[in-house]
Amino acid sequence: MVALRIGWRWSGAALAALLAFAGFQGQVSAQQQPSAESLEEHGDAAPEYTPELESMRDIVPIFPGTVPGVSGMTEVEYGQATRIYFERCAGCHGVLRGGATGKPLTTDITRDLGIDYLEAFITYGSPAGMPNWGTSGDMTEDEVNLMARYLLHEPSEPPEWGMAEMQASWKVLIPVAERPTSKQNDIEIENLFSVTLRDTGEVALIDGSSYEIHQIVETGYAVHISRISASGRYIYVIGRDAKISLIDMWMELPEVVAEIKVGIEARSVETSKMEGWEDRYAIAGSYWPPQYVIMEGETLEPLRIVSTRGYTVDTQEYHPEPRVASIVASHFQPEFIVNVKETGQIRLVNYEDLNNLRETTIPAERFLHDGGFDSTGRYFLVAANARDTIAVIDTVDRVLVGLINSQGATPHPGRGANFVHPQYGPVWATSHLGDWMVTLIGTDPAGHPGQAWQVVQTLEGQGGGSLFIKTHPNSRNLYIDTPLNPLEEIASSVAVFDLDDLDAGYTVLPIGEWSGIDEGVRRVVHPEYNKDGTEVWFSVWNAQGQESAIVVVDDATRTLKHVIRDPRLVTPTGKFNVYNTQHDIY
Ligand code: DHE
Repeated sequence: MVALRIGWRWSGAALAALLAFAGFQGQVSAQQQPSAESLEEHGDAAPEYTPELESMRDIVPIFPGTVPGVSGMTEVEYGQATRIYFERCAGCHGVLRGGATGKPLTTDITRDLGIDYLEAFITYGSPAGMPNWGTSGDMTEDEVNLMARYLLHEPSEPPEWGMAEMQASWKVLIPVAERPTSKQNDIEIENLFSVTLRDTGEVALIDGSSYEIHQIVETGYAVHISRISASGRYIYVIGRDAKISLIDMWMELPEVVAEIKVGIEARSVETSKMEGWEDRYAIAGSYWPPQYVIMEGETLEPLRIVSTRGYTVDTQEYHPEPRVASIVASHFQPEFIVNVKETGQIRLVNYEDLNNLRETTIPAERFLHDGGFDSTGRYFLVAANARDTIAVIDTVDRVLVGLINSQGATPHPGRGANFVHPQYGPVWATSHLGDWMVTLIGTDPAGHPGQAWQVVQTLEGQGGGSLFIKTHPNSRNLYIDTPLNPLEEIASSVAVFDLDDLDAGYTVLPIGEWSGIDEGVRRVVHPEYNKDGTEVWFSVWNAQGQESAIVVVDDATRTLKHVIRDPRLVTPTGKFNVYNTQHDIY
């Protein structure tokens, strides 16, 4: 086992603010404080992001009324406070304040603490990760007081979203019978990229060869990810408002053929991939209400809703709002693998018989977030990010085969990166949000049993704030982004390692500079390969009012190949190559 040198980690305050953005607050330990020297080198300010349950802000709360003996508030104030709570606090403390990565704030606790304590806590934050909302200037003194009083009142529970609501939102815009029976366009679908345009609630469908934007398709609010059906014909896009748009790529002009809103807040969608079940079902998981729904794959008709409320893996306490994080589809069983964040339970949902639904629940680790398969597609590796752990599921035997300490702070792999290590054979890699660590885990129990489900090597990347790591079976490069690093030059560039000489360290590609854009931080996010693995696409992600771009790098020479600049490319973030996403190649 090789471990490269121990370097710096982010300051408690910087990491807390960063994690707060990402909804992972509360895990900064004292030994993670950096030296003054490293702060100077890497900066101590985190980007100005806040965690939000964005589509909750329009919910009209029910005022519980004033409570005798408790500092009062008016109905209008309660409405304002609820909105601030959803935008700033709910991501960590939970919608019902039951605690998630942040501490529980139920009234039995807050009334004991009292208003003075709450005001001080909100103003100054805590070394355990609570942001200093007051002293940072993010909240005024009046707002701090408002929020302290709000916490003394019962939370307003957002509405549930059951079959009636789903049915009412469900639209089949073009019935299956009216859709083409063969492809009606000359689009090279396999090399198409579905690109998230985050702040306009759209995706751009971009041709992988000509770099032309075929179309801009309107989807959900603050659109999050795209996933491709097993046949490669359909693209499923989900917005944070839990709206799913189904795009039929066989139409003369690809367009949305069905849509549905599966909840109030959501992040994940997937489609059945087992042989014999291709395109048959889709599944989406929600943040609120905490549940998943299985739908008809070609129409999005909601068929079966299952709650994820339940018990945590460790203390086995009831959690009222465990959010659904990533979902993948098994290639070996007719099953979806549903990762439940707050409880840390992984649910294998068998879709063979929806009337007698079989679920296998595997206790893994709390705070499950994102993950992907190993190169064979048999093992699924998922980050329990706030626990610095990678859980591994064998999708053939349907058991947990490992809980691995990632040896870094807050692993954030996206779907991770698979390659053959010169010494240790097949490995899967993750980078980290909280420090520079890149961790390689052995994934070949048959060929390399000594290394399987062990950290075989750690590499030093550019810095913390990494979200995604990527390579391709036809490439010998490993790219690591750092879009949330507080230093602009690190946020606007990527590190690339040579897979045949990992010890040589990384080379920096100044992608932001290559974009030709000279405004904004130019955060470089989400490397994604073209179908052949000869090019890597990067989003240069600026604020909504600024110019953004996509930079295409020639993988063999690591040089600039093309820049896609277009006024329609507003806040591009995730990019999903049809072939690679369809076949889980990463
Ligand atoms: Fe994501 C994947 C949740 C913020 C871009 N994001 C995911 C997944 C989850 C998730 C659960 C896995 C889906 C799956 O595989 O089924 N993301 C969250 C959040 O809760 C969080 C932290 C805060 C929020 O309020 O949403 C968050 N995510 C972001 C961003 O700010 C990013 C960088 C920009 C954006 O577009 O919003 C972002 N998330 C992405 C991308 C993926 C993703 C590009 C898919 C990665 C992949 O390669 O599969």
